[in-house]
Parts: sequence; C-alpha cells; structure tokens
Amino acid sequence: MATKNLSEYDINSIPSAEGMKFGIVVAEWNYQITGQLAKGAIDTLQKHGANFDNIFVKHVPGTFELTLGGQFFAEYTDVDAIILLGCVIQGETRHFDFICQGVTQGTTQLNMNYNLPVIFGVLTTDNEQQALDRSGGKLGNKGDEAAITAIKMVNLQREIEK
Ligand code: DLZ
Repeated sequence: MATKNLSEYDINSIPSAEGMKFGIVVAEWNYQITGQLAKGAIDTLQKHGANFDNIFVKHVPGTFELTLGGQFFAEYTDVDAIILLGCVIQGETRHFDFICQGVTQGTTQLNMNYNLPVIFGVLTTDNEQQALDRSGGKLGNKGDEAAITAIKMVNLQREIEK
C-alpha cells in the first residue's frame, strides 16, 4: 500500500497566510523528531506568506501536555490557529494508548470549545524509523501538512464568518 507523502499538496490551492497569527506547541519528548516537525511547520507557514513575528512557538514536556499548551494559547492570546506537534512511539507498555487517546480527545475538545482551528500534528508510530520517515524523511514532514491545514482552516473560518 502506498503511503501519502505528507509534504505534497497542490500549491495553487493554498490561501495566503499573510496577516494570520499562529501558535505552535512542540513536545520535547522525541525532540529529534518534533524539532523537525516544528521546522517544517514554521518554514511552510512562512512560505505561504505568514510573517515570522506572527508565529509563536512554545514547548511542553510531552505529547500528553500538548492539549493544555494549546489551551493556554487559545485562552491568553489572539492567534488565529494553533498547531500541536508531538511524536508518540509505541513502547512495551500501554502508555502509548493512553497518551494518544488523551491528546486526540483533548484536541477535539479544544476545537469545539474555542471555535478555533487546533491542528493535530502528532505522529503515532510503531518505531523511530516510521517517525523519521514522516518528519522530513522519505514520506515528507507532518509539520508541513499541519501548517497547510492551519492556513486552510483559518481561511475557511474567515470565509464563513463574513
Ligand atoms: C511517558 C511518555 C512515554 C512513555 N512516551 C512518550 C512518547 O512516546 N512521546 C511523548 O511525546 N511523550 C511520551 N511520554 C511523556 C508523556 O507525554 C507526558 O509528558 C508524561 O506522561 C507526563 O504527563
């Protein structure tokens, strides 16, 4: 089965991110991966017109804390979208399941509670190689995909809000 390259998209279909403000929350756990996700997201936002001064990056200890980090952005700042970046790698215990469940449900809640795009940029992989492949490796970068999703959702909200 072919797997999608996370960095491939139709460049002409992306709205301009000029004037948009973004909060990015990055998990420190597996930082060799999440640092690359953040780099991909920041580069992609700028490539599509976002000003570097309108991109705010904060770190949290692990993926489980991404939701609260995102809530801080939603509650205390005027960003237009929030991008959550983490990487959970399957281990020998069920910790993986609990972290993934917590962050997915938490992200959905933030979207609904704040009426704000909160983008799920979390890799959930069986091993480190799968994560490397998706953080700037042979399958692209999930950070790029998260940035494009954020731009599209801000644009959609602005179109419908009018
Ligand atoms: C504890 C833990 C484990 C085992 N694995 C990961 C992981 O693969 N990726 C990740 O981002 N964080 C992991 N953590 C840390 C949790 O996300 C969280 O920081 C701690 O459980 C403290 O709440």
